[in-house]
Amino acid sequence: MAFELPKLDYKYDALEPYIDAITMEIHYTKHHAAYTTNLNNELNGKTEAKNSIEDILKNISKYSVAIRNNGGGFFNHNLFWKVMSPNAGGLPKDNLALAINKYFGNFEKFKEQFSGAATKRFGSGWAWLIVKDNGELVITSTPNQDNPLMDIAEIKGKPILGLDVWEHAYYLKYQNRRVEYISAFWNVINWDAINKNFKSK
Ligand code: MN3
Repeated sequence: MAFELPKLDYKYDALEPYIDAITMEIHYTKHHAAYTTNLNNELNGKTEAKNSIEDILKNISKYSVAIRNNGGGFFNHNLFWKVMSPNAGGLPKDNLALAINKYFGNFEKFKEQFSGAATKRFGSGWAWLIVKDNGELVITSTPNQDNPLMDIAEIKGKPILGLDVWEHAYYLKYQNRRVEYISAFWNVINWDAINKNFKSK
């Protein structure tokens, strides 16, 4: 069974003006599609091809660099499209809201720390909100297409929110102004999806 590029839940222009339609289209149809195709090509004919993507990532040190990069790219973007929505807005709810207050003080402090991690990631990579095995919420960041599920990650946990800070995610609209892109992202975060990710942990 090959991995499939998941359908987008919204149109390319649905996140305007925060994320422009051309960036969305290229990001999804070129970048994400390429990670998916390359992952399938790398796994083709191997027994590991039947493993789940989570299982592959959790044992990524046993795989090739190409599977690490493309498997990460496949998983990370699957999550990224889901944590954004044109009907975004609102705030974390219920247990997630309580956990954010517990581990970060309040929502504003959480927002500041997450934005800081995204801003400071040197070069290409991601910022994450993860749930560690002990239930702790942590903000972290990984280079390239790595993620906190990977056994090689410095800080491990289940990602429930991810922000892509590769230049391909913002350069057409924001050029070098990554901070503006990060600030715009807060307008399209789909907290319902993140509440759900947190509950299913
Ligand atoms: Mn990307």
